Amino acid sequence: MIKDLLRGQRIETPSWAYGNSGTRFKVFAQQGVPRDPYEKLADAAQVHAFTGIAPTVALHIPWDRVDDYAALARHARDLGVAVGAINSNVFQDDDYKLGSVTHPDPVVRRKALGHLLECVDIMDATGSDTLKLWFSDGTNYPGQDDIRARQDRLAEALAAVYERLGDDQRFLLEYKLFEPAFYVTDVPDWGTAYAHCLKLGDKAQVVVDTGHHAPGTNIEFIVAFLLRERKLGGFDFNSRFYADDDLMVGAADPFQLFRIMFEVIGGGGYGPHVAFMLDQCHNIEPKIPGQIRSVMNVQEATAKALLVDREALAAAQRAGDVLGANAVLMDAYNTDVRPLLGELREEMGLDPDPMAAYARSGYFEKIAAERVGGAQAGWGA
Ligand code: RM4
Ligand code: MN
Repeated sequence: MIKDLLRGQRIETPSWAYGNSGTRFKVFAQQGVPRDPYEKLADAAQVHAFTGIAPTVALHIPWDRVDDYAALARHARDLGVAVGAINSNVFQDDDYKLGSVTHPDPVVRRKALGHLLECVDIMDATGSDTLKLWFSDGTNYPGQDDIRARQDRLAEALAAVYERLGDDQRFLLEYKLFEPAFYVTDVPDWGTAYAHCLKLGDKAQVVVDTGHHAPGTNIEFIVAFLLRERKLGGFDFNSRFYADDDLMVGAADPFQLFRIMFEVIGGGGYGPHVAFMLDQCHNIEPKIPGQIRSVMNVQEATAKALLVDREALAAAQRAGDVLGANAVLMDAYNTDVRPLLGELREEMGLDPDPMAAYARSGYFEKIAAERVGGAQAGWGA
């Protein structure tokens, strides 16, 4: 039963994880990095080949711009994967210095909206059903712009995108506490995202990026609340020590990841309607193994959360047995699920140890030898 649920899990990897990335101080180039979206998909297909549960790949536009999106989607299918969420990007153009959809100038707002609508066209062409919206919009100084007017402009743009969505399409609105704006961020928290989505309807939902909260925020509460309101559309998984670190999910705090998965399962969020996506960058570690490890980390946390004895937990809760209830959760968390997952992989025809199997496969040596010349993909390409 637990194995069946784990077999059906789907974790989406992001195209940008396969490209070069870094901090504002330095981007360290790696060997074998893809030069275009086709090569990014090939790398993502490796993650799926070794884990068996990463069959979709999120695209980021314009980083993954191609002439023929239908051809790109066919290429993905030929590799055994499919195009997942389309991520819009209205944060890397000089015009967006003072904002995109909330910019004081209507000409810039129209340009930003045009990009978002283009992303829906790309969804149509690739068969993607999810648009992810993250806005870097905000201000750096008190008085710089009118906070309420910016909310009005945001609402107007979101309504226009919502109108354009097809029946089987949705958008996920992402929030982030700060950065790059340092004074006001126009979508800083789940409440703001929720309020905008609530006004629009069922095709607008909130996405929780686990790195986008103030330290100490109880993310599992947010998850439980949004699920209860049917407004949790998915996750951008990553982990953080300080701010939006974009490190491998489960690396900094595997216990938090377990607690989140426990709420997802209990709240009825374990299924295709809540997307498990990774939003990470591998600045110093190799990228494909970084993604494989991350998928495995989510899978391990999920397995532990599925092991929770819900009946025993409910009984302890009814009895007011604080320590007993807590012990039920900790028993599950402290279980070593690696043997179970190894067995599951063997049943799925996979190697029980995806990291070792990938290392042995020779794929890295192959791409390092083949991908010579051309411009490596990275932020901005
Ligand atoms: C943002 C946000 C978005 C991601 C970009 C690269 O902080 O997390 O989801 O697309 O970074
Ligand atoms: Mn994100």
